[in-house]
Amino acid sequence: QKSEPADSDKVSSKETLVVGFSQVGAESDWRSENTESMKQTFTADNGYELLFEDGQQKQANQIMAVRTFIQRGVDYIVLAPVVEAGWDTVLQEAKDAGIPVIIVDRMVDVADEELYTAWVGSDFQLEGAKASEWINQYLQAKGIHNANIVNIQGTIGATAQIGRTQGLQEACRANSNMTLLAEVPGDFTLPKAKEVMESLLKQYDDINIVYCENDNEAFGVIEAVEAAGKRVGSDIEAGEIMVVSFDGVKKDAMHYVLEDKISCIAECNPMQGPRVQAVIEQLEAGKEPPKFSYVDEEIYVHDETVPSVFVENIEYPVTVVTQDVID
Ligand code: GYE
Repeated sequence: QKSEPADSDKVSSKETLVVGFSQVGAESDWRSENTESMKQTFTADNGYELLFEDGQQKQANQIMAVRTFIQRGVDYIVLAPVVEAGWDTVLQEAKDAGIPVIIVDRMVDVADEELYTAWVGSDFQLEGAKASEWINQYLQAKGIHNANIVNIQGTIGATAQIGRTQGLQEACRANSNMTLLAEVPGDFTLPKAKEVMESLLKQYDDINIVYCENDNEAFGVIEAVEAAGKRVGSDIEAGEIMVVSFDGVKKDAMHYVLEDKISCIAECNPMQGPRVQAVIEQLEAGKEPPKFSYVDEEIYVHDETVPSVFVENIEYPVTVVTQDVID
């Protein structure tokens, strides 16, 4: 059942569609841009009413939000799940109520995939594989036979963490020049990553590379490294600590690449509003949208050492960050 249009002039003959969006939280710059993308897409002018709920990184809050949306009888539920596990019950409730659920960003791990209509997001394992293969090729090009790597992981159990961690683990198993010293959760936030990096620096005096599972963690790591009187940068042989990261959304992160404080960022595209809207439009037109849709993403680097990266025989070009790329 569709609700009445808020302003019949604006939405002409089309009825307003009510979309309930349960967002993870506001833990990162990527997340803020993602929220913005949804809010800019699901506007009254476009024929939508958006009910937005911030889960504050807690699954219990998100489950409550979905239940509220069901009670309100929204037309669509959009869920950006904080972690993969634990959604079967509430998604069954949505299905029983006849409300289509579109999953965005991270995935849900449910026994029955019919519990949601479609998923829209990024290939996180590919992102991890690209960043890790860039590291491998960089070390080879510089003739560095071993680099010690620490991984500051994202929220444990989130698809973005699982995929990016897996990408690095596989590369470290396959390449003898990459040694994984430690894996520690940094929750995708600056403060947590900073705290974690401070203790890693006390524990290990031979860290060469810090693999941060998002940009905000990289910001925290850079602060911790510099506060310890060390330098971040690509010149590992001169004792610099190389920072590698994911997202590339905030101008700050791209500036850090320009300045060689971050050496490589595997892009993660947060602009999912229009992609979710496309799914809804297909459903409204009685068509079946693809169950999974991925987006193409770039690799941003500081210098030209590695011209492109191969993952499973597919070549991915790298983009050297200049002021023009940032503008
Ligand atoms: O990389 C990070 C955010 O799930 C892709 O979550 C998302 C990740 C993103 O907190 O910055």
